[in-house]
Amino acid sequence: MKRTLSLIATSTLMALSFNSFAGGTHSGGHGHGSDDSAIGEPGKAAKVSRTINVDMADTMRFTPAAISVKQGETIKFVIKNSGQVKHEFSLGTDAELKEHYETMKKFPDMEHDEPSKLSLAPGKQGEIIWQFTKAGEVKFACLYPGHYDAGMKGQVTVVKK
Ligand SMILES: [Cu+2]
Repeated sequence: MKRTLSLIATSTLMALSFNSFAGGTHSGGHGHGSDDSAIGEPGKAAKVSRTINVDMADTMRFTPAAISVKQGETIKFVIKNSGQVKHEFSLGTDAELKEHYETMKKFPDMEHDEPSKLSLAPGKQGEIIWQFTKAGEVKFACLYPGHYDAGMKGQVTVVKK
């Protein structure tokens, strides 16, 4: 009995600390359906509050690799591949990116048709408009085989409003 109680106490503590860490992402009065993505949602061009230029290079690095935004902000990422090989900018959670990376190892030439992802041939430039609706961390990575492992990743810190 004592053991059961302490287990309950532990899980309660974990739940509490998770909530404070998550910074209120579960509060807010949003209805069902707005919870389908942990990383935010495709943004509208009319709502862009800031443009951030991101460079992708054959050194397997994004510049910048650490970006800070405010919760609710819509960012236009202008992404440039300044390398000699294809690179991509994919927004996601760690779990999503890892899963996608495994898929791309099997199908390296797969094309993306998702608003959170952009593949660019050498020398090309493109845009992603994204609204960061939830506080926390959103990761981004290049998921071409070998690139992610080589450290081609970064993160957007979404600061609670
Ligand atoms: Cu890459």
